[in-house]
Amino acid sequence: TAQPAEPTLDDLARDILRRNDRGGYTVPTGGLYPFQWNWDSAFVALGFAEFDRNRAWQEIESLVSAQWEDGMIPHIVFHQHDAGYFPGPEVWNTGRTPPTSGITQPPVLASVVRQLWEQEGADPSHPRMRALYAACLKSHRWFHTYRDPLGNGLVMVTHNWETGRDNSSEWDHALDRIDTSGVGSYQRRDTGHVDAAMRPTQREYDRYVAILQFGRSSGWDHRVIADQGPFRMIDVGMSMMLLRANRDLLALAEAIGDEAAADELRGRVALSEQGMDWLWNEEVGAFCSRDVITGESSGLVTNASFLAFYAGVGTPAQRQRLLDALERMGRSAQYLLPSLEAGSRDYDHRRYWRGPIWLVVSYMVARGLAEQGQADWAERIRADSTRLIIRSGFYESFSPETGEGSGGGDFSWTAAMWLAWCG
Ligand code: 2M8
Repeated sequence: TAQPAEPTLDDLARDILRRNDRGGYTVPTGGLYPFQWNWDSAFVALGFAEFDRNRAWQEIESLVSAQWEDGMIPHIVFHQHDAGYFPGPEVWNTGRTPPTSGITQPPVLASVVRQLWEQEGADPSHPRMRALYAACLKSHRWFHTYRDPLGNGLVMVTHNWETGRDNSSEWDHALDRIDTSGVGSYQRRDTGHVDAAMRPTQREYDRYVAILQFGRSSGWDHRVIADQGPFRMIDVGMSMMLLRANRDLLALAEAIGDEAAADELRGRVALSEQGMDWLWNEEVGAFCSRDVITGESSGLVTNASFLAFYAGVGTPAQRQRLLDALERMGRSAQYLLPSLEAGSRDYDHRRYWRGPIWLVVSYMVARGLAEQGQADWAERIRADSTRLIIRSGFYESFSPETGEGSGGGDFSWTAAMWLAWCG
């Protein structure tokens, strides 16, 4: 008699998305992250798009339903109570229904909306695309109004959690200056779900909480936070992603025939293209994040540096230096693309955003490389990502040295990247 067929990795990936579905939105993973996260949902939509079109759109719509009146799309939406996460809604205390955090996350939604819409034939009258187009435009205007202090089209973050690369070494010096004397006691939950060696340190968490408390004490006034917040950095990752998202939103504006917005977006794209040079660090040969308060460049090569290809920026000489860095990383690591170059200060192949590989960033970088005539590098990153999942399963992140999984398991955006990209 025939044995039941072993589930394929495609089956397992779809199953993870279904099991992490809490009814119209998806949690990144059960336990560790029991709510809806902003950029996670965007990538998750690309995964659902491979087998359930309606559910793909719904993932983004449920996120956008929590958009603030000022245009900000929050980084977490607390749809249902769950005591297993810190900081929960009562700590953020933003006074919203449903409760949300008071900060944002990398703006990749417009890029995903464009992809979903093109997959369905790029009909300019597509109602779901049009509704999300309006929400994305409002969110991009929020970035322009509150997060462009230098007027050069780059993105300032006011909390390291906004970057999505929470404990990247890029933030260390800025975090060193944060006063934690008023933080008080609190109970972390993350280290109860996964090995503490894979998470930020306690010293770092105190700083994250202190920055949150500043925002809360301002009543989540985004003007006050932007002008006086204790943590203000231009994030290379978000700057690149917003530039790309503005290009994608422009394509939607043109299709719809929204001429005024199209003009506005063309202006933003041109501004950011020129502005990006402010992040170029000639000494290390990469685009790096920079502190708005001190002007200091992180001087670190991270996976976000390579989003220059995805954003379509960089002179031929700058791109060559980025490819040199990629070559170096490809030689020292078993798998691409590490979140921090090995040998950098506090590099740690297991600790979160200080070394491990994150497939969503790898995906954007590979996409950019392919578009910019670097098909071989794009393929190397894709093939390494495939190997990681085959070796270890659908982890939150992976060691670039051993390929072992780190952080949470059965992770939604990793499953989505398998379905939409590397599987
Ligand atoms: C991680 O961040 C959250 C805070 O937002 C946390 O550690 O509690 C990051 O990897 C972030 O990029 C991601 O969106 C989130 C959920 O997967 O987890």
